[in-house]
Amino acid sequence: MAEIKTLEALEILDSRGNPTLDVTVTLNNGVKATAKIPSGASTGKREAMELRDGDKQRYSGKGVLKACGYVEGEILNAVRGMDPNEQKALDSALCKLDGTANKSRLGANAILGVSLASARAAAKDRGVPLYAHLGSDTDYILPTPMLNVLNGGRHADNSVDFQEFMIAPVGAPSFRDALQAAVETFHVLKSVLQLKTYSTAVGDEGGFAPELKSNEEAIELILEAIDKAGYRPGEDIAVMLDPAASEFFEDGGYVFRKSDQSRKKPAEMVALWREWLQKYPAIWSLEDGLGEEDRQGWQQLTRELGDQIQLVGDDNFVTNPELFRQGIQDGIANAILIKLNQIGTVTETLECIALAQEHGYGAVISHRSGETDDTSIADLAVATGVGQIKTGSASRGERVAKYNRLLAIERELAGKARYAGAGVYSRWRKPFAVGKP
Ligand code: 2PG
Ligand code: MG
Repeated sequence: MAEIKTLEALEILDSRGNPTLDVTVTLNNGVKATAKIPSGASTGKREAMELRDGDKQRYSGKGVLKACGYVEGEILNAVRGMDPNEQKALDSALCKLDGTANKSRLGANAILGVSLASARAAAKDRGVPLYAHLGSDTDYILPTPMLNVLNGGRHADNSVDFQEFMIAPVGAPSFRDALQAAVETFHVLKSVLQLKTYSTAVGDEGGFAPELKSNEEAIELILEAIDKAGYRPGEDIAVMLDPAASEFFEDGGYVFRKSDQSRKKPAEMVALWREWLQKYPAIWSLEDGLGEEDRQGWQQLTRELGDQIQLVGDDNFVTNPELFRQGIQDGIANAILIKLNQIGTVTETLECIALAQEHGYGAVISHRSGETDDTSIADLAVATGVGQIKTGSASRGERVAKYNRLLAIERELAGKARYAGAGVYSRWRKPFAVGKP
């Protein structure tokens, strides 16, 4: 049996230049594997806590030396000798050792570092790729990528309130063709922006971040780019949104501070989304269309639009099985966003995905806005067969690393995997009833 022998933790940098953890597990047979931990900006209030040093003398308090110390000290003492193949037992030992509900004592960054590096070590020890270790070995599905080509909200310094405008090549026959279609559109979008003398500098997730006249202009520009690239909006390439509405939910209303300063009640926000869907049928998915605390708004949104479009819960579920279970009971959303570091262990992440599958919810595997070159989420998407991944645009190395990993997996699985494409969305893609109250 393989056993965990040592743990090493190194304070490295994420894609925003903030410290994060690089954790290496070494097994008694010499097998070594590393995981690097991402970090969000538009975080949900109930996410597991990432431990930061708070020492203002270093990295404005964002250092992670304490978390590194826990990995190499207390955590190593607790997990030394454990079998990395027993992920559940390992993760439950980590949670127990931490002792808090949100992993705030040892830090979700420290805990996930050990949990994920152990999964990688177990895969290596078995001599299989991570996707095969975490999943079954038949019927692999390569995910539809959602590329965030226009950035706003907390991810960019511009006048756009909504955080993410993504394109998803749903009509392609393979992952490779899908990526090509999306990337070609990304390049055309650049020239569309240049023609309008807009900036083509990119935001945190590699999408362009121009000063636009309105949130709606972002959609118009994307539709123009899809068309000019030679693809059909809503057939070859769909549009997916993550406005990250918790970020502009204030005192029970939605305030568009970055654009026109207008304020909307929850019901008016639902009406706005209905209007957008009617006007832009190419939109197939809406994540965090309302704020995490707006439970009633979410219920209304799900009731009214949940049979026509994918409604993804991110900030409200925070990849937490308990919160997700409650959300399902409350009739909130019809899909969940999956981020390993929101919950802090591989086991709980897999539990959320299983819950989604059991209840007919969609699941989207996701990066964070602060990333590293770790590509585990690409494997996670293939392992679980959820059929969707969002991991940024076609620029910035930490984003394309995941897409490149999927290209490699696709080649490796030649003939044994199919591309998810439009199929994932068929359960919600009823023709939109224009004019329905
Ligand atoms: C989101 C994520 C990733 P962040 O809101 O879905 O795109 O952003 O990592 O900043 O929470
Ligand atoms: Mg989100």
